[in-house]
Amino acid sequence: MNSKAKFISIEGGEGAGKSTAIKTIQSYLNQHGIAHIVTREPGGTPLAEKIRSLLLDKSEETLLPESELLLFFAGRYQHVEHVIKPALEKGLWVISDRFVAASFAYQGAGRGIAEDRITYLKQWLLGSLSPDYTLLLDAPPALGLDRIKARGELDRIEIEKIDFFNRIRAYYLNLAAKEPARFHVIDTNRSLSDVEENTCLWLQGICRG
Ligand code: Z5A
Repeated sequence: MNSKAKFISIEGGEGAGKSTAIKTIQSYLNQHGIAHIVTREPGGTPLAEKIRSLLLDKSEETLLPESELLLFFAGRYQHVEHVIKPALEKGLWVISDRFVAASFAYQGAGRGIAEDRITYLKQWLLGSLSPDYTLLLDAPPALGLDRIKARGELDRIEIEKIDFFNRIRAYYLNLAAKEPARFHVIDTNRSLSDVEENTCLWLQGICRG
């Protein structure tokens, strides 16, 4: 077993199955006695959870793309400094439901903010911190949106048009192809048990190092 604490992020579109995969990961890590925390973005600290509400709640005032990007990074910096780095320093694995790749996908590819501006914030605020592994859960956006519509009311970002989600999906898949050592892609347009099995096999590989 490779014992060094790992930082793992989970990415994907709406309803692609991130929360479902995180339950599988938690149960696998518990069964194998691997101490870990599960956290999320936007969110992860009390203040960052308040920023999450600002980001997801519908408001009468339009949230401009640049303000949106800065709010995501403000929450992320709180999250990194107060939660992620201390956990890794204690030797705990960190499983984060989304991390910085989401800003490149949603605010970059989705909203059209230039990539070098996001890269600047990333380098300034995160330095060399990057997930060791990223699980990308991939499903056609229409399928993912149907899944979450069945769950209840959509939030401020979920009500975007399908083209927005198609750009995000294409960005994630392209990034995964460019960084195959970090990314593992699972097609979640398959049965829950298939996705679960694939997730466990991927974790087994990481644990063996
Ligand atoms: N965002 C951003 O723009 N920029 C950033 O930097 C960051 C985030 C960090 C909040 O994220 C929003 O913030 C998000 C991106 C943006 N955009 N929106 N909208 P979030 O992660 O909290 O919300 P989400 O992406 O919308 O996650 P979600 O809706 O909770 O979906 P999920 O976790 O991927 O799916 P799930 O809950 O596991 O599954 C959804 C349903 O489908 C559920 O009933 C499952 O039982 C079902 N499901 C899952 N897998 C399957 C399979 N294989 N078969 C059948 N049914 C399934």
